[in-house]
Amino acid sequence: MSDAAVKAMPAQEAERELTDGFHLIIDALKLNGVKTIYAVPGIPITDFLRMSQAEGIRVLSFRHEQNAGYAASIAGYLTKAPGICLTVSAPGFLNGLTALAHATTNCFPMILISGSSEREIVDLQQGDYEEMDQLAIAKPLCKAAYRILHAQDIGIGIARAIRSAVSGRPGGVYLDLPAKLFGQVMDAEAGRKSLVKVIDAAPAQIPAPDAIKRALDVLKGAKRPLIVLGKGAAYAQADDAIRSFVEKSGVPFLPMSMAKGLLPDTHPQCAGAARSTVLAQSDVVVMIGARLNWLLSHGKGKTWGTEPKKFIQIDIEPKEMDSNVEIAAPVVGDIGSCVNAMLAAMGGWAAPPADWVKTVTSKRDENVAKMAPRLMNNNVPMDYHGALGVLRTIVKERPDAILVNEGANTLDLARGVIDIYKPRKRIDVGTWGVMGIGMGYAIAAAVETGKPVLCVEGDSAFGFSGMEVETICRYKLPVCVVIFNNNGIYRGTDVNKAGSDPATTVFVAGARYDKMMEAFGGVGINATSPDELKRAVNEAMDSGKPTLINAVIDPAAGSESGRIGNLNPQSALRKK
Ligand code: ADP
Ligand code: TZD
Ligand code: MG
Repeated sequence: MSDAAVKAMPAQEAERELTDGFHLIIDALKLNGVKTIYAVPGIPITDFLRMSQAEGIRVLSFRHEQNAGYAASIAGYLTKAPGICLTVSAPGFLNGLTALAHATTNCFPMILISGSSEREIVDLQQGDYEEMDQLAIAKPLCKAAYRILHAQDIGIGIARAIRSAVSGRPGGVYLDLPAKLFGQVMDAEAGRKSLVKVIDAAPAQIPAPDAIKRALDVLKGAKRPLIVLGKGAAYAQADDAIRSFVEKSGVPFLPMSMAKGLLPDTHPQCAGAARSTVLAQSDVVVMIGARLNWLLSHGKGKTWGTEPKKFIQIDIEPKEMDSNVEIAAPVVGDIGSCVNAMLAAMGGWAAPPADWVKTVTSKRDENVAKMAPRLMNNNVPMDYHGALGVLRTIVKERPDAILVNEGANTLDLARGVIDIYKPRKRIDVGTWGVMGIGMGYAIAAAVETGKPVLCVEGDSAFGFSGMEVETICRYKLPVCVVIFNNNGIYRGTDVNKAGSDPATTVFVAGARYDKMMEAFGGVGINATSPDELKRAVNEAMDSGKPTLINAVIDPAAGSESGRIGNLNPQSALRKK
């Protein structure tokens, strides 16, 4: 209703308490427990963000929507409630969309809310400000997509978005809010009644007793059993049940990257350092919240050895079963319910054959011992191992800190070297191996958990979200960014022999990323030796001050594509 229309109303009408789209959206979010919004302001959401802040929602205002989106996605992962990202129309929406697709791919609950232009103009393609049919574009990239056209539908629209994001297999949801909706006025009492509080947003999904029996029968018959824990298991927050199941079974476990710490990497049953051995030699594999995708070589081929395998898979998504190989015992349900049902049905349980356990532990101990001296080197320029050895100790001393990790060599080597001790303390590039999650993840991790954050970033990886160091400084977040600066992507030594342009994988040599942090009032340090690195990181973690450490790494130390060089096509015809 326009101001003129309100003025024209009879006195009694005009005195009625009114509300509008702005308030209803804020009220609906608050009613459903939303405490934080990750956003970039602009038309038509500038005022909405101001009002949200005034109404007690914390608004983290970013420099680029992709980073706000990644922040929302990992907030969803860390809290089991959908992370909320708010953007402007067309370009802002598209910037956020990468993160929405990422959330869906990684099974993180997130809602991307974007303002949009006038429907009538968009649908006739008459060239509105930031015109785009956002709903149609979002649909194939997320779990569900909705548009709210009327103020009285805000309550139900937001409820629908929340339930879609967190129930079943979690994922990304798009919510389209046309600019006109924000200003729509309605009776306040009717507005209040239209709001919906989502009851039991992610209901327990109890597995069938037959499925549990089948799974335990298969596991009982195993000679060389293995448990693989994935980030779905970490997400489920069924930490005690999972630990009890693993320990009661006595089966060696292999944590996927973000499942590290669900049980400590130093746990006697952890087979992390014997990965190749356990994948190749196991005969029965229990998958808990992990998919047999590229990260596990699709469950077949050389990685998995020549012995026949039987898979038991626990997952909330029935379609995941048999997606790559036959699943001998599918257990469909939420991980907490499934693992508890397994535990309850186990009865007295015989430990796995001692020779298998011994094979795994001796291989693991051998590999750990081989690595140890490399981690203690104090070489200058630093190599990855020297620098990571220092960070490994720092994380051991601070098991509550959250580790964010991206890059190629910086990722693959850090994953192997840095032990994690508690659940959900390692967050990284995830299913896509995407660069750019770094600063968004760091910001959300600090905001959602209140714990200190250590980001271990390749210099290339950092570049994708680096401008958000200003955001980190502005909100005074306890984030310490360590950049493994090897002057480029994979290595800083590539040469373009064909002309004067630099090779495509190298950056400005000797760049001082630490100066970026100083530009915004944070602490910047240039570290050239493991000792300097150690001092700087300890100081940052103690002070909680936004810090960026430029760790100078030997440009020749890395290898192309890190550990996944096998996926990198190379022309046999290329002139060397
Ligand atoms: P990783 O990359 O660590 O191997 P994935 O992302 O491939 O893990 O797999 C996570 C799996 O966990 C997905 O198949 C997803 O359906 C499942 N999942 C997520 N949350 C739950 C839950 N609460 N209960 C059961 N399964 C879940
Ligand atoms: N773009 C996006 C969004 N994701 C990607 N994964 C890539 C590009 C390709 N890519 C990788 O897979 S790793 C990487 C790129 C550009 C950067 C590796 O360099 P780095 O790490 O400096 O981050 P190292 O330590 O030098 O290997
Ligand atoms: Mg690099």
